[in-house]
Amino acid sequence: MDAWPTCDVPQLPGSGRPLRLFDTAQQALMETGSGPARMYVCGITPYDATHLGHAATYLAFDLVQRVWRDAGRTVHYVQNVTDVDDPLLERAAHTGENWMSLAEREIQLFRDDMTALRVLPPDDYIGAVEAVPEITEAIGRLLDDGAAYHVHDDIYFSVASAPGFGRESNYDRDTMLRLFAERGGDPGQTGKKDPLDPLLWRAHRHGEPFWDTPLGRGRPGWHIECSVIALNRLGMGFDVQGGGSDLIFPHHEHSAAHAEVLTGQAPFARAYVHTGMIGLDGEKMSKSRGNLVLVSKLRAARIDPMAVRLALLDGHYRADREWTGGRLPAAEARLDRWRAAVALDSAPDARPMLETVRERLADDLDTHGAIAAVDEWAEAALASDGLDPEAPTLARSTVDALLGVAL
Ligand code: 5CA
Ligand code: ZN
Repeated sequence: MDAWPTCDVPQLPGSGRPLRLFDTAQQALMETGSGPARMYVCGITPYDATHLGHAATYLAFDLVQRVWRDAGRTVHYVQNVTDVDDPLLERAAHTGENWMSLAEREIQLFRDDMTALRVLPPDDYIGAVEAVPEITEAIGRLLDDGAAYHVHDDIYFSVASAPGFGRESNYDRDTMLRLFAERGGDPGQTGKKDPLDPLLWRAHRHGEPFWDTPLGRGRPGWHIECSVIALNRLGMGFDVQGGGSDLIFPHHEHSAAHAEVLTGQAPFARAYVHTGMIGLDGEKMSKSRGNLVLVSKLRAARIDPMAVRLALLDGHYRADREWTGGRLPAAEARLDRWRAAVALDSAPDARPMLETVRERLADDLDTHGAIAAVDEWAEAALASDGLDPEAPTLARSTVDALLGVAL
């Protein structure tokens, strides 16, 4: 399906640095390599509008792409849309809306939100629905290899067939069982070989959408969707598999296990990178809890999307953090200062600021440090008589290219 329009990324003088990111599997910071970069980030389940938690997650991976590009790397970025799954169907059934029109509307709203926030689009934006043929082909191979089995007409993946199972999350079995039950799994389902075995294919149930496929009538499970969409476009061993920390288990563990069994190779991704959860009133912001601050509502209230972007970037991507009422006014004030500084005819040399921003972002996306460097330059600019006529333009380009904030 179509993603959303891209925006220009100014070319900066010199070259950016290699990016280090925290890998969940190794529980350590690691270099993200060199040469052409490949990234898969899990997309939305389009049953409700984009909230600030989603936005924060996609902004983090937007910076990954920006830092890679600044270091001269080309980036192949793939994102999915879970446009058929239980939460979407449940919401549609609840409101009486057709599930496809609900998905279509929310996907369009997401595109508009991402565009407003200046998030660079993926090169491949793929819905589960359009990927059904490639998903069924992969499930067929897992069945042939004995890594998948039927429970009545449903098909499950056998975690016992995946030697690497558990290496992504590092969780113990009790934690896995708890999270599997909480996050869409069915540990209590009878007839499975292991309670942790995930659903690959759900046979048709009355009233549910289905596809006629070589596997029979039904629809795909969740983890195999991301596994196959990523594998068929990026291959094995791609640089970053991304998403929020709520995807560490079971989603990313199972996606990796599927791909590793399908190919006989490992790893699926070289780094599994996870963002912290944005909370409101002490709880994770989530569609199911309903405690949402929606990007589209802020846009409708004429809040500058660049202030929303800055407000979300002013915390570390891996930290769980609260959205509070004070964050937006602080970001708006900062934006005003930065805009006043880049509007000057001349200002102090901006090259040291560019290098600090590069250095801070390359260090596991220290956005707080990068923003502090711009603050320092802007304060000096507003306080001085100006020395360098090139500095305001370079500062503007730095903030645009690396932080994605248009001044
Ligand atoms: N479609 C699946 C992934 S394949 C899914 O998790 N969709 S989602 O709409 O529920 O979430 C989309 C992305 O936003 C995921 O990476 C998820 O981890 C992230 N996310 C959800 N809630 C929050 C939150 N409160 N804070 C930060 N990120 C969040
Ligand atoms: Zn996913």
